[in-house]
Amino acid sequence: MPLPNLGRIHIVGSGAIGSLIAVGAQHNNIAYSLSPRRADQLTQRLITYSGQSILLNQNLPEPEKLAETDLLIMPVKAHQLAQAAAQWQPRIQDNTPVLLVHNGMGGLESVREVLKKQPIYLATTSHGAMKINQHEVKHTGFGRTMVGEAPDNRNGSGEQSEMVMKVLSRCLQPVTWQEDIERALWTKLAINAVINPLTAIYDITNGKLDSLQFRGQIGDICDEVAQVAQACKIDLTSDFLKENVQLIIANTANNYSSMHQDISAKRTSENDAINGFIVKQAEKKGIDVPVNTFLHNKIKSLEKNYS
Ligand code: KPL
Repeated sequence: MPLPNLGRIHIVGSGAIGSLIAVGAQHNNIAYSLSPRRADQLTQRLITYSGQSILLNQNLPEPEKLAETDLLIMPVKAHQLAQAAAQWQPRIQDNTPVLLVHNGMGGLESVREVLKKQPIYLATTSHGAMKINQHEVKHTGFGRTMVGEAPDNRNGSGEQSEMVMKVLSRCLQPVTWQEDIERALWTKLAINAVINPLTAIYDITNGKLDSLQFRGQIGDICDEVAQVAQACKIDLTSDFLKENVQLIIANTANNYSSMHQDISAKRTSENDAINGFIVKQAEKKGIDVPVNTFLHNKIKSLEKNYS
C-alpha cells in the first residue's frame, strides 16, 4: 500500500546499501529513483539474502526538483557527503527531509555546512551488502536499522519523522526509532572500528573474527571507544560494545566488510570517519588510544600503496 504524505524517495549513489533500499522501495510500491554517481555504475539487479534475483526495473528518472513530501536518502560514504549535498542542494526545498545512512561520524557536520535548513534524519544499519560487479548487488548479511532525528534538526515535524520511519521500515527492515540516535551511532562506530580494519588488514570475512586470536584486540578497541564515548558524554560501556560487536560478527559472518571491499578494490575507505574519528576525539579529550591509532595508520598505509 502506498504511504500517505509521501511523494517519491530519491537515493543518491548506487552503492550496496542504496541498492538494498531501492529494492525495498520497489517491493513496497514506493516510487523511487536511484542516482549513481557515474551512469555506468547503476545497480540493475539485487541478489536477496535468500538467493532470489530481483531486477530493479522501476527506477524513475532523476528529478529536476524535489517536493516537501519527497525524501532524499544519502547512503554514501562520509567523505563523499559534502559534494553530494552541494549537488542536490539546488534541487530541494527548505522542508524536504534528508536521510543520511553512512558508517562512521562527521557526516552530519559536513552536510549541515551545505543544507542549513533542511530537516535531517540519521540512520545506521548493520545489514551487510556488497556490489559484486558494476550492476549487481548481493545482500550478504541480515542486520537491523536504527533511525532518529539529527540533534540539530531544524524543521522536522512529527508527521515527517513518522514518514521517514515508515519508509525505512519498508526498505531496510527491521527498524527501530531512536530518541537518542547518537548513542546508536556510537555503538555502530565501535562495531565498524573493530570489524572493518581487522577484516581489511587480515583479508578475512567478518565471521573469522570470532576466534581467540582476535579476542584481545577486540576487547582493547571496545575499551578505547567506550572511554572516548564517555568523555563525549555518551553513555556506553565497553561490555555493551563487546556484546554488540560479537553479535554483528555472528550475524554477518559470511560478509566481507565495506572496508575490506574498499581496500581490495583500491578505493578510499571510511578509515578517517571510523578509527580516525576516534583518534581525533581522543586527542581532544587527552585520551590515549594506541590500538585505534595503530589501525588508522595501518589502513592509511594500505591506501597509500594504491598504484
Ligand atoms: O557496517 C558494516 C560494514 O561492513 O561496513 C558491517 C555491519 C560491519 C557489515 O559488514
